[in-house]
Parts: sequence; structure tokens; C-alpha cells
Amino acid sequence: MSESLDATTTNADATVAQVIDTIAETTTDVRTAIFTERGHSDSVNPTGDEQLAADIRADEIFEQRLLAIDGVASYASEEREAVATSAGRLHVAIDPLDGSSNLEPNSGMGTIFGVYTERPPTSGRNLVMSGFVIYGPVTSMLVARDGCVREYLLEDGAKRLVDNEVTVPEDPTVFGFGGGVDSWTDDFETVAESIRAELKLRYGGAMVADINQVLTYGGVFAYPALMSRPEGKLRLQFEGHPMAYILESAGGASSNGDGSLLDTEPTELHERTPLYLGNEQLIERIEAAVER
Ligand code: P6P
Repeated sequence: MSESLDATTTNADATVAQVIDTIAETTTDVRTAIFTERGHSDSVNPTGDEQLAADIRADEIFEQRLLAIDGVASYASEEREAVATSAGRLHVAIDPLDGSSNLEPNSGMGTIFGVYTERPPTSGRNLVMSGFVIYGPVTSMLVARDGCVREYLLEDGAKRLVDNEVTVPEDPTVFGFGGGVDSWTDDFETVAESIRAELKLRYGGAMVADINQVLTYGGVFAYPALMSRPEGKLRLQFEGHPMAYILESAGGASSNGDGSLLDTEPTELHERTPLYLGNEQLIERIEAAVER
């Protein structure tokens, strides 16, 4: 490898490591925001979700901390229209507080993040790292990098490695399907019914927690194309790509109904997508059943 290319790779690795550590350290401030910023703001995000004060605070903190990293060139967020830029080479896309509607019932929520080599909107194939944090009974963090998924427990922002190779269990146990039976297409309803008869329901309204169930017990999470909304609900750049990168790195599969979510390139930053994630054999069954 040439000297300059070697230096570029080393710099990129250092930047990715800094992004991971910065997000881990920032989780203590996000937990504080969850505890103190519990009100409703009078604004909505670019995809029309009502923003809680905690959504806005988490977004502000992450932007400030991540753009301060030398190698980070831009910050894109589910909570804001425009991409914030800086000097650097790598691009961060983040859902600062996924599942914030769970704040009121005190259920799980999290942060989803991805680092891309190109400025979003961009293909999932330009991801070099992705991960998520769960603000649950404990704060945990999963990171996918170089084909491996690692799990950490976070205490006062410090990471403690608890699993050096997270893989989706071969025998599926759980399923979680969003969207509501009334608005499912007939094709999805048929395959959903067959899977429901085999597995246990685990659906909590925040995909970070539901995906972690799939990574822990094996199974499938889906937010399908709906009759009322053929493009689905979840955001490709901020939820689909990073979660697909994690599942595929853990030996699972992802799909938008046609093929891997990582092969899709959004034309709009806040584009939505149907989303299916989990054990390969279940994703294949769903793909065979739903027409695109
Ligand atoms: P619904 C949270 O708002 C989110 O983006 C995902 O984390 C979650 O899986 C989904 O939406 C929940 O949607 O329609 O069940 O409230």
C-alpha cells in the first residue's frame, strides 16, 4: 500500500474510532436530556414526527461533539433538514433519539449512527461503520466495523467490551412487525401470519430495542410497505442503512422487499423505505411473498 494511501487509511481508522468514543461519551448527556427535557416542542422533524425537547437537545449535543472531530466532514440528522458541514473526510448520519415517543411510557429508546465515505444522501455501500446505543436498564452500544459486531456496556461514557463477536442465532425465536395489521398489504399479511404462528412477539415501538432482541434471540424485525404508505415509515439513511450494515455484519440479512438495503441509494436525504431485518431464511420468505 502506498505511503499516502496507508496514511489515509490510518487517518480514517482514527476518525472512526474517535466517532465511536465520542458517541459513547455523549450518552451520559443524552441520558440527562431524557431525564430533564421531557416536554413536547412545538416543532416536527423533516419526516413529520413531533419533536420532543429531548430530540432537539440530543441532536444539538451530537452535532457539536461530532463536528469537532478533525476527520468528520459533515453531520446529517433525522431531526434536521440540512446537512451541517466541516473540514474532514468522513460523513456521519445519525438518529439522535430513536423511539423518543417511548419517553413518556419509560420504554427503551436509542441512538442510531453510521459513518459514510460520501456525503449523504448516499448508498449504504459507502458505510464504513454503523452502530446503535440503547438507553435501557443499562446503556449498551453495538458497533459494526470490518465485518464484525461488538457489544459494549457504557458506564459514565466509558466502554466495557462484553461481546467481541455478536452473531444472529441460527434458530429464530422472536418477531416484531410495525405498521398495524389494518394497513398491511395482503402479501405481507399472509407471510406475517405464518411467521407469527412460529415465533414470539417482541415489538416495543423503538427499533433499537426490537433489533437487539433479534440479534440476541434470532428472528425478524419489519416495518413493511403499507397500503396507505407504500414507501414504508422508516428512514433509509438514518435507520435502514446502519441497521442493515449491523445485521449483515452479524450473519443476518436485510431487505427492502427486493434485495439488500445496503444496495439502495436514496435520492432524498429523508427518504423512507420498507425494511426487513433478521435471519436470512426469514428475510428470504418475506422477499418471496411481497411484490415490489
Ligand atoms: P410505530 C420510532 O419512531 C421508529 O422510527 C422506530 O424506532 C420504530 O420501530 C417505529 O418508528 C415505531 O413506529 O408506527 O409503531 O409507532
